[in-house]
Amino acid sequence: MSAPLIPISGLTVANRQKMSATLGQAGCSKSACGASEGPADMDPAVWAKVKDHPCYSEEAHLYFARMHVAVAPACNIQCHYCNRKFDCANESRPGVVSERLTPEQAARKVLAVAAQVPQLSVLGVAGPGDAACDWRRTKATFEAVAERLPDIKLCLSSNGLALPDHIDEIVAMNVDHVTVTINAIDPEIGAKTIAWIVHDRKRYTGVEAATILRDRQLQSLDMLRDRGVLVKVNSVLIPGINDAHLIEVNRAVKARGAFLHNIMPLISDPAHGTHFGLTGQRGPTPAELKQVQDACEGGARLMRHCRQCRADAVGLLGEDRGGEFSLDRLPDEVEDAPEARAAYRAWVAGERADRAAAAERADRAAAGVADTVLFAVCTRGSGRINQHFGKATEFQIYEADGDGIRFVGHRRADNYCLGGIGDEERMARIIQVLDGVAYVLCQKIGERPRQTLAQAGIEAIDDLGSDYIETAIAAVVQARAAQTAQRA
Ligand code: CLF
Ligand code: SF4
Repeated sequence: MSAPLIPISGLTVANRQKMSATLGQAGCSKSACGASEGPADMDPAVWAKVKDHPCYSEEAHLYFARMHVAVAPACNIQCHYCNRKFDCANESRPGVVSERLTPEQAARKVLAVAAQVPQLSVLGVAGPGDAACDWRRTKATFEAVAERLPDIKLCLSSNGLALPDHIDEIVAMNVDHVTVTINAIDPEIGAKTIAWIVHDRKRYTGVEAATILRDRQLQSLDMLRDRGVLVKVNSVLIPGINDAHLIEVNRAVKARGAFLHNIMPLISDPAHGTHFGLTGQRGPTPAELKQVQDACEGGARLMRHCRQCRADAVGLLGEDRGGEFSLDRLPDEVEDAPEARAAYRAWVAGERADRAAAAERADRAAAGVADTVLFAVCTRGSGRINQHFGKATEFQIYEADGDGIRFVGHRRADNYCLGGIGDEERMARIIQVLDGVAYVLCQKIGERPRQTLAQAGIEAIDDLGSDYIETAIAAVVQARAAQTAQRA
């Protein structure tokens, strides 16, 4: 529901900026003193595994990039939301056919990206089919990359059916992040999400297929947990089929030691030619997704920053630099640049401590907020407001209330500005996407889009420079509180 908007433009810009400057000052806090590099509630060994992984740590996604190589085209099940002409929808967005690579081509591509993108920290195999079903190719790719780039973490995603057969090799290769997609614990519900599976060379359908799949998925969780591999569970939220059931899934995977639960919206479009697309099954609205995620709070730790990236995605989550590294653009010989990655990681270590301290101060500053306020932030990463409104293709959504300031997701829309000219059709879509948002924080915005947003009850703020996001939000909520007090 939309928070009541109290326009703060009446409050002087200087006042807001002064609050922001005060909140941004360095001071002694737990993080700034170096007492805690990671979350206080996390085992240091676990934090060491997740701190540079953009999917396993929400904070790391501000700084680190992943890349996928599309080496695994085969799959052993048929999900109702998948068309094999496109990427695996369990871990990626259907839409464009990936460039299929051999393990050798994939290794050359990873080397080229690592040499040019110092943010790269993870290589994932997430399709376009199933990484464990097409295990020979996944394994050959990992082996080739591990030998040449030992500082890059290896990660894979699977529907879980073939996973138990490869756990020992996964552990031997130091793959310490595995995703298993589990859409249902109850086979009656699971049967509504798949057409068939092939297991031990036999084809199964219906509840029998869903039972075998569920049992193998849970077995995978147990085996991976027992061997110290961090497991993320993905679930596709399908309204009317598993929305009410996902709380049960969340509790069940927590009980089996899953590190993270990623509830993703079904992407369904007749143009994709999937069973769900053709039968009119809709995906959830952002509000429905958030409602299910909120209902799962208190169970397995939730991932809310997934971008449902493609099986050949390259870059920070939310950006896709895959086109820069297509096969025809790869050099024959690649010179690695490990120093650039090491220097970048050293910079991040300093930056994240500073940001954590600022976020802590911002949380304290927001402690008195009475209502819940939603913010949409334009950012290119690093946890700062550093993007023009017209260039944003996604908005990071933050929530501020008496419990503090937190990231709650992202919303996508085509960017407003095309070659220096605003597109009003796109603006109308942006307004829809920002439903419930009270403030847009950006580096710069033109007068016309600012007014259009204001007419929709959204205030655009572009005078907080390239502040840390939490610092800027705290300044706004403080200004709101001050204004309310003045009026009282
Ligand atoms: Fe890739 Fe997945 Fe590994 Fe990340 S993605 S295999 S865990 S490196 Fe990440 Fe992309 Fe979401 Fe996947 S944002 S779709 S959760
Ligand atoms: Fe498609 Fe992935 Fe499901 Fe296989 S596991 S059918 S590739 S969505």
